[in-house]
Amino acid sequence: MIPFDDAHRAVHYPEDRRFRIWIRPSILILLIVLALAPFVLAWVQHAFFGLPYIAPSPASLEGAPSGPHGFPVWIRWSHFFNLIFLFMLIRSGLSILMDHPRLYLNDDCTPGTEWIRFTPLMVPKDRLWTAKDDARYISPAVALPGYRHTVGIARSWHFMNVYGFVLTGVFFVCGLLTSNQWRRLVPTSPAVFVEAWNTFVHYATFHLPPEPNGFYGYNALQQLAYFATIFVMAPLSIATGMAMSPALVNRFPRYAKLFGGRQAARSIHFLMLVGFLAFVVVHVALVALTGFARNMNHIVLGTDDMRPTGMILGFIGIGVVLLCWVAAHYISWYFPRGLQHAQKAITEPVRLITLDRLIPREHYTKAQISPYFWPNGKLPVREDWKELATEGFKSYKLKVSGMVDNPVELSIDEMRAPGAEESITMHHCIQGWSGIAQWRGISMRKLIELVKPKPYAKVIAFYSFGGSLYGGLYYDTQQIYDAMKPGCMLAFEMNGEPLHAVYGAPLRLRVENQLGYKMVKWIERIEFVESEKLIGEGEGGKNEDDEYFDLLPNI
Ligand SMILES: Nc1nc2c(c(=O)[nH]1)N[C@H]1C(S)=C(S)[C@@H](COP(=O)(O)O)O[C@H]1N2
Ligand SMILES: [Mo]
Repeated sequence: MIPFDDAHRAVHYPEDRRFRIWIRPSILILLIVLALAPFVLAWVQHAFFGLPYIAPSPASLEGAPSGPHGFPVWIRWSHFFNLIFLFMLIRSGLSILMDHPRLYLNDDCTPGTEWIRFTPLMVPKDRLWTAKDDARYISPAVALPGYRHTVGIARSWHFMNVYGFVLTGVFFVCGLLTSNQWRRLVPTSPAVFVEAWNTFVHYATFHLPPEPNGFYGYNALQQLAYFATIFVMAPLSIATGMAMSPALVNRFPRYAKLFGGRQAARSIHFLMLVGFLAFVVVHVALVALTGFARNMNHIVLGTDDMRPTGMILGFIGIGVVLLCWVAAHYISWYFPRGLQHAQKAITEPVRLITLDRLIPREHYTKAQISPYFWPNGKLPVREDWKELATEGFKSYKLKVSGMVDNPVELSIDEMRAPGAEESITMHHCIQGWSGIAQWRGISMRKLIELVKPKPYAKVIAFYSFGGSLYGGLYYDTQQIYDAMKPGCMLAFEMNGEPLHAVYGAPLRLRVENQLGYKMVKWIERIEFVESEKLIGEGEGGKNEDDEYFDLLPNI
């Protein structure tokens, strides 16, 4: 169980739980204009030309010989499972969003450049304000698991449910294509756009258009809305979700550019969430307005009659969905470790053979270096680090020990000697922000070759001078084979200057195909061990132990 002691309360349930949405005025005006324009046009058309005529749809004439009849059992169950998975994704997505409650269209994430923020706070300029300080509270009634800075648990739910969502989607689309049900959803003539507009004019001016019986076919607007939700919004959500993977983006920077960059992809990912919610609201409202009992029988029972059974079973189904939400909260707070392990068992094998194979290639220029780089973590308060800092880390020696043939102690100058490496890369924090910086340091491959790990050493542990969120020193681990990959280095310079205290002086790790929390700052010593299970709580790092983060976060 997650202890709700003072330290956890202060993080998860802070005093300031205000919620504010601020949208950049130019974007807000644009959104309002885009949203209102069709309604204004519809009213104008209605005022001058009256309601447009809508021809009865031949496909929906009851008993029409062509076209799908009713909803087979596979549609009804995929509809239900989709409801479960979609809302788990939305609710956990909101928790993830609030961990960095700002959305940008640029990859630098400089405070003040966001187009929307879900926090009343401006980033203070006169003191250190980390990305973790910036995380906001969200009610557990709205989000999974809710509270503040619960991104590790939220990601577990998000990633497990995305498998369900995708499998349901694939199953559903296969069903569509192997039956005639696709005819309901896929527009086959451009006339559908005209007719969809005419239907919209009806709704927008508070008229119900002649409603075809949904058992046999949909009206044109309904068809377009369903088509867009299934064949545009869902794939775009998945594609933009993947564009937030450091492994993918640092290997194929062009992939993120397809969406306007990593942060634009994150913004689109959020807009899809809003789109799904808007769809659900309108969909449910129209199901209720256009013959609730009959519509419920269609999708729950697959019959076309007026009995109340579909409605009753439908409400039971919704009750099951709500129970799933409650159960997910219960699991989150009482069995977070089990949840973390379940997510690992389900998703890690796939990530090992896909994302983990991608070797980062630096692809950024000096001109792209971010003017601002969000800091994270707690500056060390240990006296030995402070003393080293006052003398500019001249007598600092990195201690490399453990299961190696050649343990060493290296000063920064000695690390520079065998030839430093340099790269300009994009940093991806688990919270959602990114930043581009130039790093210079010694490659881990060189260090590994120097110290000669014993054959049974498999893991490298990096210990920090700095503390962690809930107490204890920060540490993290890398598998040796991962640390041997290009792009893994111990950096002592950032953007052409010795590492600033805030960014991890004197030495920090860079692993370009993983998320930021793997990149230990203020490194004191390195140890080669047999397994990460022997250190700390055994999960592979302080965040993995205390905040249920992934051991191998390449997305
Ligand atoms: N010692 C230590 N290292 C740490 C952290 C920390 O809390 N303590 N935070 C990590 C996280 S979550 C991120 S995103 C990066 C942030 O690096 P930056 O401050 O250079 O942006 O450092 C990582 N290294
Ligand atoms: Mo992070």
